[in-house]
Amino acid sequence: GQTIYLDDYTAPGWLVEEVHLTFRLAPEATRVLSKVRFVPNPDAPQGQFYLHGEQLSLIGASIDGTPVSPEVTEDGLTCDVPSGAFTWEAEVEIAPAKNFALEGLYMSNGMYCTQCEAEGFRKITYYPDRPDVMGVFTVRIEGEAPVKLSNGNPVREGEGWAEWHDPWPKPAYLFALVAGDLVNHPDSFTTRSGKDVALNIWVRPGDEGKCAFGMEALKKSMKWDEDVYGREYDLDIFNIVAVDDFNMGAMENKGLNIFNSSCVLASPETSTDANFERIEAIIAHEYFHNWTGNRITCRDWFQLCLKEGLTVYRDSQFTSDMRSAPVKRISDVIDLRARQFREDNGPLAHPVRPESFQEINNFYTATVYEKGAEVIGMLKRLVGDEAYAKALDLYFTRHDGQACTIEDWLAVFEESTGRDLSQFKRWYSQAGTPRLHVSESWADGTFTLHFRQETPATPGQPDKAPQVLPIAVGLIGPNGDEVQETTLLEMTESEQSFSFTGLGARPVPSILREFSAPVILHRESDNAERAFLLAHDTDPYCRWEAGRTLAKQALMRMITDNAEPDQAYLGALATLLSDETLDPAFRALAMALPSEDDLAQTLFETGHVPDPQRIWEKRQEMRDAMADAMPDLLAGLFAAHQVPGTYQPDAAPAAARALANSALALLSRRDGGERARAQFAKADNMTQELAALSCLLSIDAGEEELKTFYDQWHDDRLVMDKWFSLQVAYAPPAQVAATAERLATHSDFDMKNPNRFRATFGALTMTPAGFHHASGAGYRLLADWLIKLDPLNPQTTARMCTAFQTWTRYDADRQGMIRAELERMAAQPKLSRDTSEMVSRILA
Ligand code: BAL
Ligand code: ZN
Repeated sequence: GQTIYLDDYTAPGWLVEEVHLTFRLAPEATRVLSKVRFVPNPDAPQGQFYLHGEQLSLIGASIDGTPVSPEVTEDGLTCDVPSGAFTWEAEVEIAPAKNFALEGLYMSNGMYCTQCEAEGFRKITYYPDRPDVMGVFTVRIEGEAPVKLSNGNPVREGEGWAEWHDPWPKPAYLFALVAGDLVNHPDSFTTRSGKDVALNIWVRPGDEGKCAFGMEALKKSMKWDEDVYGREYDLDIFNIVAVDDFNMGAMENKGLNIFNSSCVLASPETSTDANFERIEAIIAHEYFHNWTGNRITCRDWFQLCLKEGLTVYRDSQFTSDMRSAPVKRISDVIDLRARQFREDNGPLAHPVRPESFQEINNFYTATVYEKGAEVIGMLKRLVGDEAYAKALDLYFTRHDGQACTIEDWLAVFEESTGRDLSQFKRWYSQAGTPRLHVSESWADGTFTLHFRQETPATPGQPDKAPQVLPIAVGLIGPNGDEVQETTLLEMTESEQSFSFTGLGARPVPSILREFSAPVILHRESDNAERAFLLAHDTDPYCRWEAGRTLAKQALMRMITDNAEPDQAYLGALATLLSDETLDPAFRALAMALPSEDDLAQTLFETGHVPDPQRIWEKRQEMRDAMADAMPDLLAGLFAAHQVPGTYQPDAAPAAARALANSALALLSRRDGGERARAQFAKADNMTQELAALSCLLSIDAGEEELKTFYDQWHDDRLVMDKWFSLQVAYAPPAQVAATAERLATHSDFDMKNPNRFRATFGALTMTPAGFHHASGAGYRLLADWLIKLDPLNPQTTARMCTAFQTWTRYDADRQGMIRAELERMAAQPKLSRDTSEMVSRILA
């Protein structure tokens, strides 16, 4: 494949003033007529006129009304054009019903919809499909579908047609069109300057009852962005559409957000507490893009983190404000370690701002999104809340309507704070997770922390320079009182020490409070000290981390030394779980053990070859020990956190359910599933129903309940996704691959639907003992299905290749089997650019 480099960026020779598009919709032969006003870019040489275009049949083209015959290739066209401004017109034909890649214009359940980010617009018509070319779009849609939507405001409509106009200039990747038999859940919002905005969530008939929660989330997001960032909405109407077949979670098209139905449809009967929270966050995320992404967009795709890191950061602030900030922070850390650290530790490691790619779709990653958000969190910590707000205001005023770079972003901080951010900028260019080693010394009332940072080599980056690390630290005295409240140390050197003076006794340090930098902290400590922090730390993240480290050390000793489950850990956990002053959601998080993947990586980094089966067994043994060590406490927690009355998805009842269900999972290991069976039978909401079913499946029971569940829900696609993934996830390791294979032959399996494919094979890859089973069946099955999916949907195929990214940590046999599967994939004659880039990077 051809590699594209950040350094090769050149400004566009031609800019777009206006675009008029007419769609004559037909499943197999849609005609797209375009009329584009091009003007020479006064700041760049014009060069050869070039328009992107893929999988289009060109019917005809003209310039200023005179027919022309452009030179057409597989990915675009060139044409001789006048030296001044001109009007380009073209007519192309496309086949949405045959578009299974779900990129460009495609059909889902008889409904037309689009996905253009990153480079899907070129599958709709010939156009300069790059984010730094922004135009004002007017769109006419012709077709039988009763509902026809596009960006901006509705202009006119008649029998069989509708017109939309978006006054805000935008890049093509924000274009959207939807047409189909849809019903809306309407509402409205009055902005703080008094403008009324019509709001709609559009769904297939039958799903009307699942829109209310998303609508509330939208209104909360609109209000929050006004209150916290001073950003108002800027059109008369805001539409959201739910689509069943969608590669991503959702898409922020201007005024017409398109959502994977799993990320917007919600009802107590069909959605879990986790689904509700995720839906609220994604609605907020897409809405927040209206300013961070749409009003200010990216100059080129290397700058993706400019809009994604910032928007993830904003949605995490929103969730912290709507729910529990500590619980959100701890959940984000768990997710960052599970996905981003994993990426940073393997062959796919790349900087937050990558410097080259073959297929940009492969860079919608945890590094760009979640590490990109962490970088913004660090920046805010370093400059302070007030300076952050000032810099953001400058960013919005200075760059409104522009396509920007990370340099633009950092410049507003440098100018508004007077800080030199040149070293901080390494967070954007240097891949890999820094390791932060800390040791301590104590003399004459002075306590000193000695830090050393190092970042391991990553592909293409053998040597790393020191990063700016904001390290939030507090000190706790021997009696458990805090003697130094949280203070921010700013580390810039490879090695650096910080002292605290005038102390009466040697304190215990609480380091990296709130997880103030995305690093791996190495500190020699003992169980007594961890138990002390677990009991006394005032910082919820550090407190949780102390417990997690205790659990991890205990599991590591069980795995490497055949140790018994650690009584000190079990005792400390029981104390914490009994503390009624602690948020039940926090206690539920504290009860969760480090994941199998986390343990595998830690074993690898400490010189062991991880055995996935043994990791699974030892985690099971620890869970049995937890159940045996505190049966009465667990039964008490389960009973005390039953939530009476009508289901509400809010944080408080969700927290109670989380704690009760964590207790239930342990209790079920010893009560034969009696409680879980009862809960399943009487559940009136999906959280309780699914938790009970999971408990049963995890103790090899629940056959009956699984059937009941199927009979109850077989007409609901989103619930059926849960039915598919649950069976794979809870199968005994030796049965995981066979279960996924069997489910793929089920009449409800549909490989063209990304949600269903991921429910089945994503569950396979996220069940390590099953996926990495010594037989190699997991590897073989995944490769078989990725080979089948690639010709249809390259984007989802490539994404799922990441299951193999940890392959070099395993033994020679497993490595040999994985290599063989990757090579088998690489040898497919027509492998997509997406998948071939992923496979070759993983093998490199
Ligand atoms: N821009 C792609 C989907 C999202 O991050 O919102
Ligand atoms: Zn986004």
